[in-house]
Amino acid sequence: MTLVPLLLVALATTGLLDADPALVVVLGLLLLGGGGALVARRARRSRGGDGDHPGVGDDRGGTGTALLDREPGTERPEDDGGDDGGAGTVTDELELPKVPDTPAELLEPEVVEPEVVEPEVVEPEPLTLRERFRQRLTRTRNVLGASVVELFGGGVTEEAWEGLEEALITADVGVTATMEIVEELRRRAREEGATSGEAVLELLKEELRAALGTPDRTLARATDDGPTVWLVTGVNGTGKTTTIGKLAAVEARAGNRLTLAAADTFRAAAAEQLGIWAERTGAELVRKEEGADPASVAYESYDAAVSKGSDLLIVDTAGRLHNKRQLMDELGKVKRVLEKQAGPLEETLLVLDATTGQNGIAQAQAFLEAVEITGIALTKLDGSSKGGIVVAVQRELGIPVKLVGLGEELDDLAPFDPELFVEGLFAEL
Ligand SMILES: Nc1nc2c(ncn2[C@@H]2O[C@H](COP(=O)(O)OP(=O)(O)OP(=O)(O)O)[C@@H](O)[C@H]2O)c(=O)[nH]1
Ligand SMILES: [Mg+2]
Repeated sequence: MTLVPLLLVALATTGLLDADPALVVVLGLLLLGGGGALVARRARRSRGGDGDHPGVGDDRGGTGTALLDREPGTERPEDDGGDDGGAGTVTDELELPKVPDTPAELLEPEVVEPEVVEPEVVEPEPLTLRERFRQRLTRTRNVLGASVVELFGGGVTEEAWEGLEEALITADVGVTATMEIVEELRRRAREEGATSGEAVLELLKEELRAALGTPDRTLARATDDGPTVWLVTGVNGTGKTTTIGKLAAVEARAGNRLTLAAADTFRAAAAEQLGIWAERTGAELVRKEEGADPASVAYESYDAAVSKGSDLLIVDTAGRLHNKRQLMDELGKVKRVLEKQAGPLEETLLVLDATTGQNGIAQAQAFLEAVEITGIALTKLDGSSKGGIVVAVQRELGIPVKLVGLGEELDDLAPFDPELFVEGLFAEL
């Protein structure tokens, strides 16, 4: 539109306006129309559109791409155009998916915590002693109990007797004891007319019970008011410390006050192990540094037991090989020191590992020579197929088996009961 007055001025200055006013008017109108068309074309070109729609590159900022991609006529109904900064652009944008604020939101799916249902804890009933013997003697029962039933299933034959001898020896009853037991069984079977497997089995149970004898198996206690002293010895790893822990649990439950002495100064860990049992059972613990003289620990522990008013002092010692002279002498010294203070000890227990079978007998002989042993604690009967060792120990050492270990837990120490033992060996579960 600005070109029209310029043209008119140009015409006037060139003298055309004076020549023919009508021509000037026609020219003026023509120029006016053409200029308008020219202006319109320029405007269209500069916007890149068709004149009716706004183009890309106006003041919309980052939404340009989305606008390029949109389908015609897909307006946003909620837009009122107020924020777009451009007339006629309100309905032009696509509805975009909502973009999360952080990448983490993108990556982490919503976690729905499953409802946790606590399982109901049903405390198992504690096993009776009878059940414990039955359950824990499985391995020996497998070689002994089961095979006897099988052997005599076809009658009382020579072959069956030989098989029985073999089974008893495999279960570590010991050769001498086995020969004696089988000989006596044969005689009785003949005299009493036992002709079935069941009858022979009953006789065998009787013979085993007889072989175990009826010695006093109770743990001795002080008759004066001084604390009872039990000294615990044995080869490495037989179960001394564990047996002391189990004993402490039984005694504490019975209401006795206890002191435990860590006279195993060979390793610091040994005193720590005993310390755990002391804590569990509420017992006092006496210990010294690693390498200290075991006899001095024993000495101090007796004093402590007296001053604390303990009913019972149990002394743990280091495992020692029975053929090491110096170590056996050391054990003798511990015992002498204690006896000087306390008089004869109520118990000196030898802990034997049932899984070592006949080797345990040789070990025991050496201990018997070094110190007087008053009772045997036979551990790990639960893990042994050589449970017959109980018979051998009893017969060959002449020392009562007073305690048996039937497992690693607190309640797995039992006073040895020949009735329950023999019943457990042949029980049908
Ligand atoms: N299955 C079973 N394991 C037992 C029993 N008694 C002890 N044990 C295990 O035998 C291992 C050795 O037991 P400890 O009590 O440390 O033996 P220790 O005679 O004190 O050993 P040292 O002090 O090293 O000579 C441990 O793993 C005990 O849990 C038992 O009656 N049955
Ligand atoms: Mg130990």
